[in-house]
Amino acid sequence: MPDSRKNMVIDGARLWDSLMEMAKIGPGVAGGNNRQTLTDADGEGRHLFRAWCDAAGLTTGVDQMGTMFARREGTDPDALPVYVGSHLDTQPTGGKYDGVLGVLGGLEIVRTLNDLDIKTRHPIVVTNWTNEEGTRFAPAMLASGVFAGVHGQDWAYARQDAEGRTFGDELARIGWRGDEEVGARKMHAFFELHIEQGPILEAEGKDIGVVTHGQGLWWLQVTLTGKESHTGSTPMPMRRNAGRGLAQITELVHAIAMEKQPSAVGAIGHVDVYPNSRNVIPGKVVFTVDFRSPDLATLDGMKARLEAEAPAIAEALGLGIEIEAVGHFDPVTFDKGCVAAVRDAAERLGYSHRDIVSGAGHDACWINRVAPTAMVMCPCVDGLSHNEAEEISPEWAEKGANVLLHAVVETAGIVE
Ligand code: HGY
Ligand code: MN
Ligand code: MN
Repeated sequence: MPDSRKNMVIDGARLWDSLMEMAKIGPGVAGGNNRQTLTDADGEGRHLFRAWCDAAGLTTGVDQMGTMFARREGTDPDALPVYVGSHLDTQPTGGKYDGVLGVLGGLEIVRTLNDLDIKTRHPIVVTNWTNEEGTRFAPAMLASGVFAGVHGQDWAYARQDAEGRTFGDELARIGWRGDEEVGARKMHAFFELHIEQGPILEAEGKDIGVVTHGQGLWWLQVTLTGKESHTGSTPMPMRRNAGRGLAQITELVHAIAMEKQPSAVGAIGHVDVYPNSRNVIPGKVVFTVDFRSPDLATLDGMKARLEAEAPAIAEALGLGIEIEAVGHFDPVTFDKGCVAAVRDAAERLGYSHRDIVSGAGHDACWINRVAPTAMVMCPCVDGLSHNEAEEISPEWAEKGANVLLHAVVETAGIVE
């Protein structure tokens, strides 16, 4: 990095304005966002992002999973681009920064390079991955998973939401099914800026998380089948209440994770009760177990224990049980060279930082399979995320984007 550029920084006010502008699209009911993937709100957010990329002189391509790639040319057209980005889709009760900071932080570094008239040898491509959240169409990180060769595109297109609509139909309906072959793009490196979504950085007063690893994940969808019957006239000994199975397996999931502290987590966040009527005993319950750990043996051990013990709970309650794995990735070790670029950037800028393991999954976890990859994290208030009250400070956003700027430019190579 030439001395003249060692102090270059982004325009923090412009980044914050862009975050607030994007937050107006798909508003939640409590100050956050509900911009779920492939909804009209997602489509509107994509159009805004595309307009900003056009204004920054970028050339935007879209692949067959709807992922958006906005390219800033480098001086060497044969050099593989440095990709930078995250996701614009949100949880149904999501925050304004989860994913969005990484996409608009990537756009901000391009805007800054334009302002400073800085050329890089490698092109830079700002990326918006489709369906990172996996809440409407499981699994999470769906488009980046197809890009990395983990999922087939036809399988991804067939994924259904709770109303039975398919990913492929919804992508076409909002008009964002591109023509690029998914995964055809080759990368020199990929960087993702993301809020921590946990309490560590704020608690330790650190500005930057240098992400060395990512937790692995299992999503196990469990279907319990009992018998719908009248809550008033059915004698207790005759009941086959699927809700009791949910209650006991919820406690089992908690116990399994608690036994593996501190490097394990487990919960059930999604539950569908049928027929979900006040005076009908639940005949069927469908729910998803979310297990995570940075240690592969611990992660797989938790899955194995649930698969061994949940059937016994079901049998004792007279319930049928099916368990289906609907999401999975092993723990991730990010590229040492890219991680060093992030750490060096934080050092150069004089920011407090610490190495950290990502508790959440990210598109970077899949892209790490096909390109050297690393992540930059900034704190979030009380570590809260996947909640409309998710909050960060403009200063945290600015410092995170500055580290992203330096790491990306160092990797893309400045051409004076
Ligand atoms: O589930 C996750 O970790 C991510 O937020 N989709
Ligand atoms: Mn995210
Ligand atoms: Mn998320």
